Amino acid sequence: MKKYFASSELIINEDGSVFHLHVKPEWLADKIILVGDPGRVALVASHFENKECEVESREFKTITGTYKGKRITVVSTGIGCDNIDIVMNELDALANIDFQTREEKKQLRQLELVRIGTCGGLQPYTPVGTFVCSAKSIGFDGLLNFYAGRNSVCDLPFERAFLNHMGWSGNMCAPAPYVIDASAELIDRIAGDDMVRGVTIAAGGFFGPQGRELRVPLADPYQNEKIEKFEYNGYKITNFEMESSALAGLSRLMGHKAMTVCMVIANRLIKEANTGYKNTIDHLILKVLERI
Ligand code: R1P
Ligand code: URA
Repeated sequence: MKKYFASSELIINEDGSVFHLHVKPEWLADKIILVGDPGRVALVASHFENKECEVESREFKTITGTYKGKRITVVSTGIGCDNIDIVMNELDALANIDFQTREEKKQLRQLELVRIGTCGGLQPYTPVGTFVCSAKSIGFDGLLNFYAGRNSVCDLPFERAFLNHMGWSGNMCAPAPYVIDASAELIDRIAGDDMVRGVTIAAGGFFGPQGRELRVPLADPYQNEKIEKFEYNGYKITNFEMESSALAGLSRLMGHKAMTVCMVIANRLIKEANTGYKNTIDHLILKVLERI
């Protein structure tokens, strides 16, 4: 039996667009670039030969156009995994639910999603300016725990090794971190030989959850020291950002291909930062546009 989605579950605006994104089904390309900053959407689209639609609502700005003949939709997600839950569910609905009948379509339409973001580097080989692809993401955000099938798509031995290494119990592991792989095919295609293939912690905040202490002390003052030293099956943790785990996790559950690549704008080990990155992230955007 086909699944039917009531108007309270899948909210469709009067003009036929999806609730938060305000995007209509016919505007969605199969290749999608996600960025955090709404200002980065125009930067990506500045390389398009043509634009077929442009729409903006809250932090979600969307442009669909073509780059060297490839039809691409670029969407901003704002900051955090809560927004990834909204963006991924609405993009998947645009692709795989019939907005007239409110029923799931027969054939899965698989999307290819690449997030282009910024991150904090954690290793000596991830200085400011490095492009890090998240081959694996460790989600500190808990989002995936609300979906059935979480354990079937996560790397459970890696999760256990990480928790043992951190020595966390009680509040420090609520919610328990989940470990999820990006699409290996996308990582191979996008990372090439000029990007680091890393393990990314997607944190539920920019300060405490990433071990930044301002006026309020951290629950675990040794968090980042332990994270930097963690090693499992040859993997080391390379960077912090805030969305890659939710993107990789939901894409796996929905049947899409996804990955994240971020430019390092702060190295936490070396204690350096670059606030002028908005001029240099275009190099990363062009590489992704060529390879997507
Ligand atoms: C924090 O400053 C934001 O920057 C990173 C983090 O994931 C978080 O969203 O990514 P974006 O530059 O894509 O927003
Ligand atoms: N984005 C993050 O989430 N953390 C950083 O340190 C830099 C960018």
